Amino acid sequence: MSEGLKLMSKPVTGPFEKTPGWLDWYNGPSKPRFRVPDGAVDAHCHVFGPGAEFPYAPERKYTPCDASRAQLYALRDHLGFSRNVVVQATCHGADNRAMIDALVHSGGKARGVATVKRSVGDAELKAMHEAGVRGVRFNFVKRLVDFTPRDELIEIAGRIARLGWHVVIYFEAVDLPELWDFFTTLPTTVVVDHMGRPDVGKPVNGPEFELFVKFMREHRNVWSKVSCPERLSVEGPPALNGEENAYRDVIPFARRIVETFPDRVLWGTDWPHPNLRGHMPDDGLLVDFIPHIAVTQELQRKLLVDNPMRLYWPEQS
Ligand code: 0GY
Repeated sequence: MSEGLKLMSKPVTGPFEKTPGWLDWYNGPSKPRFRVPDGAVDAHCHVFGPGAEFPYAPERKYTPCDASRAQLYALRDHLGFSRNVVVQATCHGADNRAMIDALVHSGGKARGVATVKRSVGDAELKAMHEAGVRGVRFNFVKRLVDFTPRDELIEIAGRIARLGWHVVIYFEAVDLPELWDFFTTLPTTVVVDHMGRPDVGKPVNGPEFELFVKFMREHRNVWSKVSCPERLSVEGPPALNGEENAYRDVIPFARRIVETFPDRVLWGTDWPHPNLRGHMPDDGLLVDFIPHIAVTQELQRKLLVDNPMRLYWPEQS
C-alpha cells in the first residue's frame, strides 16, 4: 500500500460542514497489480466542489468532503487510466459548474454527464456539449433526490437526443418493475449505473437479477456500468475478507453482465465514493477487481477502452 501514499493531497472540507459520519475518500491508494489496457477510461467518477469555489446545492441530501479535479486527475494517472467520465453528483443539484470546470481543464481527457432541468436553454446545452458533456443523468434513488415528474424527464430526453447524448439512469433493483415502462420509452442510449444496484444477497439467477438481464437483453440501447462492488457487497471489504477475496459476492453479478453483453458495459471507480457507511475503498484494489469480472484481455479491452470510447469519444474510436 505504501507506494501510493501521499500521491494525493489530503481531503479537506471547505466552508460547508460535512454530513455527520461522512467518510472521506482515501488518499493513499495502492498501485494496482492489474495493468489496465492502454487508453482505459474511468467511466464513472465525480468531483465535489471544492465548496469554496463551487458551492453545494441548497437542495442536496448530503454534504461531502471536497474532491477536486486535480485530485481526480492525480488518481487517474496513479491508477494507469487515460480518461475520465465525470458524472454530475447530486450534491451539486443541476448546477453543473464544478463538473464542467473539470472537463475544460482536462485537456480533452474527460467527458461529462450533467443534471439538467426542463428550464435549461438550448444555448446552455450547446455550451455544455462544447465543454464535453455527452449525457444527462436521471436519478430515481429516493435518498439522493426529490421526485421529478416523468413528463419533464421525457421532454429533456427528447431534447438531448438531438445532440446525440445519452441518458444515465440510477435506480434500486426493487424499483425496476415500476420504472420499466418509462425506461423503455427513452429515445436514446440508456446507461444504467451499477447494474441497477442488485441485492447480491439474492441469487444471481433469481427473479430480481433475471429481470435486469431481460431488460438489457430485450433493449439493445441499454448499457450497464459494472461498477461499485464496494457499494453492493454484503460480504465486505478486503480488511474483513482478505485482499484476494474483496467484494467476492459481487463477482457473479458483474461477470454475468460483462460476458452476456460485452459490447455494452462500462467500468468506473466511483471516486470519491459518496455516502459509503462501512468503509472507504482503496481505489487500487478496486482496479484489481476488474480481472475477476472481465476475465479475458478481449473483455477487458471492450470494458475499459472500446465501449467507453465508442460512447464518449466516437470521433477517436
Ligand atoms: C454514485 C452513488 C451515489 C451517489 C451519487 O450523485 C450522487 O450523489 O451518485 C450513492 O449514494 O449511491 O454513483 O456515486
